[in-house]
Amino acid sequence: MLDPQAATSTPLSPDLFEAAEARTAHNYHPLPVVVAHAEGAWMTDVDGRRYLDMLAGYSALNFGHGHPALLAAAHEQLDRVTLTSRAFVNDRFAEFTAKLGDLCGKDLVLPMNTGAEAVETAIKVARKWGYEVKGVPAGQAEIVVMAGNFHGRTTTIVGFSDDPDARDGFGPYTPGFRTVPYGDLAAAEAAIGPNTVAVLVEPIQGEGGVIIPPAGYLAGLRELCTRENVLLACDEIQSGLGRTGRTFASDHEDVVPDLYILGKALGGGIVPVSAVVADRDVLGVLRPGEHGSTFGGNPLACAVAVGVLDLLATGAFQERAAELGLELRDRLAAMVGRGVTAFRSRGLWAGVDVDPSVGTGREVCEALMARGVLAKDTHGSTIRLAPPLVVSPDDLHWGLDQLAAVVGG
Ligand code: IF1
Repeated sequence: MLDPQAATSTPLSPDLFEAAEARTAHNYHPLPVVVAHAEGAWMTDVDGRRYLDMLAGYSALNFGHGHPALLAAAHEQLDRVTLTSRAFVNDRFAEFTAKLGDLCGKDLVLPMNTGAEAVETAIKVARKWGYEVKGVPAGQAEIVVMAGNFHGRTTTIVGFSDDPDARDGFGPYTPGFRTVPYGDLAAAEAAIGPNTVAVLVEPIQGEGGVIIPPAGYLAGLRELCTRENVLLACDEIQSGLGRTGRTFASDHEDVVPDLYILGKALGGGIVPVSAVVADRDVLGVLRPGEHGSTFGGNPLACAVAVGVLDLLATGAFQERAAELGLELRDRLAAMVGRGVTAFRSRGLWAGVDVDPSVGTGREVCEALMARGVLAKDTHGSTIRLAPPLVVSPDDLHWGLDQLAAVVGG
């Protein structure tokens, strides 16, 4: 575990940290740790100190750092061919689209790279579907989005964010979005009109602090969208691929969206891989030249993603997240009233509201770092916990011991 004595006598971290900060735009405020190596659920800094990773790259590292099967897939592909562009077909593409389509129970896959690109893709597909299939008048398509959403950083996406940090100063904003309170089915119903083409929702809001909507909400949205001839687009970029104890967070209510929006863990923490997955009657609206990406569906991305899909097909990671999630929940429940005011969790994913008298979320994360645990605060005093799904039970409990000690439980 963390042993400050293990640090070399002239630590490299401070200088490397300063140098890193000196030449970057200050769009982040990182913890002062400089990581040099990582394996499984553990990271090691340039001075040899070890840290338990309780963020897992915002869930991009669900399978841990350097998963052997994923590394092998990447290494093997690196030596053969890494990029062809979609002007040509690569020999890993068919396996990727078939396996991802099967995982989602859908006909077609549209590969992109980052999460924001996949969300943008879903928005474009929904609008085109609206005009060509639903018969919405040109230029009038509307998409219902949720208060407290986080879908990425592009100009269109930040325009329908209500987080001032994400949004302010980046206008003018793209029209065509209506915001309703998250978890309020009646509000979503009231916002749907004849020109509504989609409802875009995170099944669990990550940036919002791991906000879980009321039971029945997603199923209600599904019913509403079907009845109103509106596409349900679920942003499972952070909530999907095993994190919550099921393959998708939507699975907890047996909801199948019209559009799955996936990213993060799909690239195994090795390469950026995202995708929109839907049936032919939806994704089929795109024709050659209407959408694309230089890197989307490249052979290296496909090879790593196939490795990820093979891991998910076993069900072992989903099961592990569900089992360890119960332990996580028990431990957090025991901290309520002892430095923790409230928490929300599903699977190996939790938002923990620390009593403000203990300190800010940032201060708690700094104290955790000093004890060998890396986590990230979100708004105010909320700490987000999302360890790699490969974390051992002992390591998870040790990490939670550190949290309990920091918050004073
Ligand atoms: C940052 C949060 C996590 C996402 C959902 C789309 C995207 C994300 C549900 C865009 C990205 C990241 C991006 C990262 C912080 C992070 C985050 F706090 F902002 F919400 F994970 F909790 N949909 N989430 O969560 O994906 O384009 O980044 O690949 O600092 O922006 P991307």
